[in-house]
Amino acid sequence: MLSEWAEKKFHKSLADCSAAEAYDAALSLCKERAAALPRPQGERRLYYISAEFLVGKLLSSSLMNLGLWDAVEAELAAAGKSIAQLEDAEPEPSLGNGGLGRLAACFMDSIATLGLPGEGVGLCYHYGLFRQLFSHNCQTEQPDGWIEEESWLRDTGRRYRVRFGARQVTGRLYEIDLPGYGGKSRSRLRLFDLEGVDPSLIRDGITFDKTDIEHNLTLFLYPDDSDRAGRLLRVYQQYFMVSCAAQMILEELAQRGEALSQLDKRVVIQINDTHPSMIIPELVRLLTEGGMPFEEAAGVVSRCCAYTNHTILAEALERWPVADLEEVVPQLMPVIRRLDRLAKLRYPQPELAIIDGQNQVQMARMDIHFGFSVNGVAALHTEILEQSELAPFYRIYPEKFSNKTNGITFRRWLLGCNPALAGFISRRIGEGWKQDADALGRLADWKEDPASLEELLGIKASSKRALAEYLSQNGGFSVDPDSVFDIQIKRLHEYKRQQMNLLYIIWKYRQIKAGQLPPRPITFLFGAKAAPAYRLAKDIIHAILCMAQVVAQDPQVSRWMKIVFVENYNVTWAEKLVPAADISEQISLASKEASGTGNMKLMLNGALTLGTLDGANVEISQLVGEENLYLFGRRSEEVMALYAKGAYDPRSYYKTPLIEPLVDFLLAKPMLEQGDAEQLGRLYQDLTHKDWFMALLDLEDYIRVKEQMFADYEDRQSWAKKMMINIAQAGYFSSDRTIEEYNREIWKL
Ligand code: 26Q
Repeated sequence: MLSEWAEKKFHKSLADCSAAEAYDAALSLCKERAAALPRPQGERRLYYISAEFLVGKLLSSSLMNLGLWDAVEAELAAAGKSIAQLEDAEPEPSLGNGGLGRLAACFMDSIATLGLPGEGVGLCYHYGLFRQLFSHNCQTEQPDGWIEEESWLRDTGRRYRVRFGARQVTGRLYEIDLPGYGGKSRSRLRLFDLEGVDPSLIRDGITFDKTDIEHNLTLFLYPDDSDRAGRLLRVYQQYFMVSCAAQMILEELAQRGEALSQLDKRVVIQINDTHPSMIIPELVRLLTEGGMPFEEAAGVVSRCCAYTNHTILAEALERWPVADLEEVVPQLMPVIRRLDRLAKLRYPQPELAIIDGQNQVQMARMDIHFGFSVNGVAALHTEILEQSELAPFYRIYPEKFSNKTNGITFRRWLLGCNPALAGFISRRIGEGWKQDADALGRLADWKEDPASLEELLGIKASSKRALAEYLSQNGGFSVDPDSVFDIQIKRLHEYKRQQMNLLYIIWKYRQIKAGQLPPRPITFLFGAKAAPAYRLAKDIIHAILCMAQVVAQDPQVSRWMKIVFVENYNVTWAEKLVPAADISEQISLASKEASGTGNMKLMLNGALTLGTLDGANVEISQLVGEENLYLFGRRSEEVMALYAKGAYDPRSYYKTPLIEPLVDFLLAKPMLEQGDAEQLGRLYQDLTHKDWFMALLDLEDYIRVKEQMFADYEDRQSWAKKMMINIAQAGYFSSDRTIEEYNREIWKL
């Protein structure tokens, strides 16, 4: 199979091909096989529109889903090669920031596997999220290209014209076929690229001319929006995406021989957070251009658009100044004004207005008024939306609201990244779990079986050795595979509280200096990127990197602990780290993490959760029982009450014998010898005077529970039993379950 492609493309045998050439051959094979699969048809077609699809590398998952894995592995072995070598040659498309983008990718795998008539629609960024480099203990950013001569993209040749006032650009449609597991049908990612996009605009790092939209629109994912040019570019990008999408959707409706008035019967559009929300006024505009009266157009569009909310952080709720939209998309503003008037006629309360008192367009409000469905992404998150953040909307439209707890694809996050654990499971309960995740529950029958528990511990130990080996080859870290692997991997954000983890590490360091040794060495692993303009997030990275050196250079302490901050954390890294985790850090300030999905991946791979009752941790806790995870910290009600009263004062926590020396350590001599006084000082000032996400509030409890965890770890049998229960209960978090709920209750495809 592969050999034929090698001959055809490179005129040599597979054995004579380089890893890059063999990868190229495998890419061609997968593309050909996937394109031949049928696409599911149905009455109604789903367009899942999202500014991000964080798909990760596609070779392994394609081979797995197409059922080609074993054959290709054998063919490669005969040629003295391995799939792993080919995978190393594959660039990762980083077309997303984090959770929201990765969720969209998991959803695509489930849609394809379940055979639903649905596709993803987004942008073809040439450089996705930046590549992170560390230099002098600081994050720097570089472009991260992924499109090579031969890539997963297929050019459809279809083009769409997009107008920005007097300017006009052309979008070109590319597609990536995504085979479903079992190889019976496929879905597609449909990505729009700007014709004439010009990488030579990129200067130093990831800076480029933000105003040259005719050449820059699809260069980068979300450029830095700390200045106005960056913010405007974001609007240009969003409109480019939705205008291409709306035209494509109407074109395909016409191809099916349907009238515009049938749009709501034939199409459902899932809007992934507010980044694609302009599709609502854009569709209304196009329908009225096609002759439909305005109110009828608004009605048709409302019945086909559904909105997912992923955050309650005020700073992440998109609002665009009317003046910005007027400048970028003048043809859309009259439509938005009319929608605003329609909404105000029915609901005059100011807190429901699309155009608010500051003359800003509130994108989420437009989605709720002119969409038929609003969903949150975990039970607690949806409850907070209904009861506080969006309460005025829940009162007028209770029927539109629902919860759809997130999920992950077990094909990538168990079968793909942890084949040994997958085999262990299949030997006990059969292979059915790969497509029916509930079947995992039967694994609980082995939770008291000593041989099974022993084997499970053995699998974890070998995953840790594999990670240790990978870390030594990628970053030159030397880690002890017998130490406890404590892992926090997620975007760097104050509310996720990596700084609280750091304060624990400082506490542990001081304990060890004082002769209080842990039962065994601990390895603290971090992976996180900070938004390029997010100063405090970068300061936290700096402080953790400095602390890593302080520990490494202290012979007394370094025997007992080690800090590893992996550079350029991405999906590929996650696939290496997740199988090896003992402890899963899910320590966000309660009420702030909408769901989390890393928590699900780590649980599925047998890590025990150390977490607050936030996001999907609440559901994890209910499923496994409080004795099988480690909870700490204030509950969401208490936190929300503190915010409401403005009652949190970090100084009252700082000025305690436990905490003061930990925070002060940030500015102590060993730290200043490694790092920069200004950055460390900023973090110190923030923690002692602001601490908006209340790291000091939960620190004492965090230390207490984490200590308990390290003590419990030593009872290996009972720890293994908890692992087994976590794996068995993870079935609920399959994205197949999530997608079935979306389909049953929202899409009705
Ligand atoms: C908004 C305005 C201006 C610039 C950027 C943005 C922006 C960009 C990306 C706002 C939000 C995002 C991404 C959000 C995100 O990833 N949210 C996560 O979604 C996951 C899937 O639902 C949840 O599990 C996480 O809890 C949530 O944080």
